[in-house]
Amino acid sequence: MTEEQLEKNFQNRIDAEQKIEPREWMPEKYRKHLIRQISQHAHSEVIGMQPEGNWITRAPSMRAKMVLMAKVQDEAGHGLYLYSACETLGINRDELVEQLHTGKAKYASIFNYPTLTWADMGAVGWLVDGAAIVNQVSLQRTSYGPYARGMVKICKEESFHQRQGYEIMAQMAKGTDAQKKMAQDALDRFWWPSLMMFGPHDSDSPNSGNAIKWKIKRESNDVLRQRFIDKTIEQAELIGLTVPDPDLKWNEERQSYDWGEIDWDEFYEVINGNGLANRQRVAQHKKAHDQGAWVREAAKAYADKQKNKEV
Ligand code: FAQ
Repeated sequence: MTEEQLEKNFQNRIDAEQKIEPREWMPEKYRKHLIRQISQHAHSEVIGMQPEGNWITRAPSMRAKMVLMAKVQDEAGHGLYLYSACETLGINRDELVEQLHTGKAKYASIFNYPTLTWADMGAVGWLVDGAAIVNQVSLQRTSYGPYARGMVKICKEESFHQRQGYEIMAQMAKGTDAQKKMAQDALDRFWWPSLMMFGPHDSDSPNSGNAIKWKIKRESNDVLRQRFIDKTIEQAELIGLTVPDPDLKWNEERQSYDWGEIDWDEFYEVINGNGLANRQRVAQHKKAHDQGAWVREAAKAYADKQKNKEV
């Protein structure tokens, strides 16, 4: 078959909702697109451990500490599933990590904001995991088999994470005046960066055209962002917190909220490496990676030894 026929067959399979599996033919651009998105998703999970890991030693109770530790550990697991899914596309983990360290690969902008108080653990779980789930539920139907299957398990865990965060916020919001103020302050700082997690508006999103055509993305950045806003406003009202957007208004006709505008200059500054914590996050990852070199060497030596035994 010619390249053209192969591409036509491929698109027919996508249109018929068939999953594409690792050893099957795919256009080179589809493979590269997936490596970019899945690896950035994996990096986000792993870098996302840092702002929360920051609070494990300072959690206000043993229960809160155990729950937070379990959550951070889950994020590591998500990173591992996603790196494995990405490796089925013919790239190895060392290259992926190298791309993170050199800045070639991005990770979610949200993790470049510092977590200043315990209420930020609530805001991260409630808003960041909340936004992640809205996006990831739709990715369960993505066209690449290993990515779609990984998402099913990840979504189950993320929904526990979202509740963990909302519980912290709800408790603080009904606590002392100081606690309520801390919860409101966390919402004020994390609201807009959470909306940025969905990426630029559809009209400014260079990757969306192919992503939608190939059913990698099942819904657009703006559609998912609006869904998140509509869900979350009611949750904020229920616990007596106020979303920091003076333009927020229920639109009867659209049955949805109208809202203000994101500061896109801030978004591009952050994704281009100039957010509050970008340098710190990548430096910390490099340090941990270097310190873990002996573990990787030992694991490889063991695997080589087992292989030799089999021969
Ligand atoms: N941050 O053309 P588009 C989590 C980049 S998981 C940084 O619209 P696309 C769990 C984008 O890469 C959170 N960069 O791009 C957790 C592209 O640059 P490139 C991660 C961003 O791919 C919770 C350029 O802008 N989730 O949080 C961002 O079609 C708590 C143009 O954008 C995923 O990765 C951003 N927010 O749409 C862990 C989900 N937005 O690559 C710990 C999978 C855009 O050309 C604690 N990914 N960019 O250099 C996706 O759904 C998509 O990749 C989007 C971006 C929606 C993120």
